[in-house]
Amino acid sequence: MQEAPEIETLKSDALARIAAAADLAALEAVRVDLLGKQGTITALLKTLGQMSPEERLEKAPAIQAYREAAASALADRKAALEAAALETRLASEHVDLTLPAPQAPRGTVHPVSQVMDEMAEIFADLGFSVATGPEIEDDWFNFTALNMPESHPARAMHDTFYFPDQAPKGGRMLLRTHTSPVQVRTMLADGAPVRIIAPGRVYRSDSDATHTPMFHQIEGLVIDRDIHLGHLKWTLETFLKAFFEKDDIVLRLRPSYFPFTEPSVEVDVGFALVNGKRVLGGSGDESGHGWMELLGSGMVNRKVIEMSGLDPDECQGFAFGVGVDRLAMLKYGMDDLRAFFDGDVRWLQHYGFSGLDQPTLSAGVGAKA
Ligand code: 2NL
Repeated sequence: MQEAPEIETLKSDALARIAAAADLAALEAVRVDLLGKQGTITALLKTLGQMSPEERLEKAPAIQAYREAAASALADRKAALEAAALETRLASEHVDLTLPAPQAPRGTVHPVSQVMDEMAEIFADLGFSVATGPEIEDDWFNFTALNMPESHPARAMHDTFYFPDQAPKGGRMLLRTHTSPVQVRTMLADGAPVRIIAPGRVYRSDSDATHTPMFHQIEGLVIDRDIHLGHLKWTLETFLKAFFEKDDIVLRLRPSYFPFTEPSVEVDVGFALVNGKRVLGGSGDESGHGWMELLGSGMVNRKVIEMSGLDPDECQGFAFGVGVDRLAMLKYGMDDLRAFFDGDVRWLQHYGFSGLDQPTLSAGVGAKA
């Protein structure tokens, strides 16, 4: 019974030390001192094991009470110190919600996709819809329906990628060499009138600085009762002015030959040499100017209209084809076509477009992020 007052003293000392701990580190030191492996309370508890049952019954309650008081004082003090630390942080730190968020890494829209989107927008304003079709075609849709006879040089193995297997209806399967088969399919499926553009990948066995075996093309087709060359010229002029965002785009129509059009017309656009660079605009006939061949076109050959299931005495129309990759290079100033398909992220970051841009005239065609 004489040890109880001694424990009371130990207890009030311990509680005073706990109350005096100024921060969490000091409090932890006190806890280790009292309740750690070598702690004084731990040592006291161990003495209980050496006592006789009678003595233990007498002394245990005071020692246990001491341990519990210390443990609960430690927990209270810890909570108080943590709350105080939080208060201090809240008072000194704040979140500025007006700061811009850090830029998340974001991919870019490839210039080819951008140009296709821009063209789809411009032609949509002219009443054209977008038609798509298979990249693996049979030679009837790719060649025969387009009035390209068996002897046509484009059919040769060294120009066209053929598959080893036969087409279901006979003939041969191939990678389409132009998107014209999409237009034939549209005429067969929907009949006249037709007002479509057909964008997509096309393939030719060709590879050098200015040719890749896969490239992109957009063809356009208008079929109705009285469509004539004037509609073709106006449509292409209106498109090119919108696409290059320039009013002084001058077209020169030159007679040409394609098996699928009659007459066929090559379309040149005037350019000026500015610091040795070609800049579209103005007549190519002025001094220091020139003409650049930009697209091929013509009035759809009546044989093609016939093979597409329409009556060439009832309807006629125009068609054109243009290389998307070259248009992109002209508009956005890349000089190496091969870089288009290397997938170099640095090139894409430099020449690519924000996916959030609207490729419309009102949002500014080609506006960079
Ligand atoms: C070029 C020439 C052209 C067409 C494509 C076409 C499609 C049908 C019927 C008639 Cl379904 N023609 N397409 C017509 C003329 C030229 O492309 O140099 N492209 C890069």
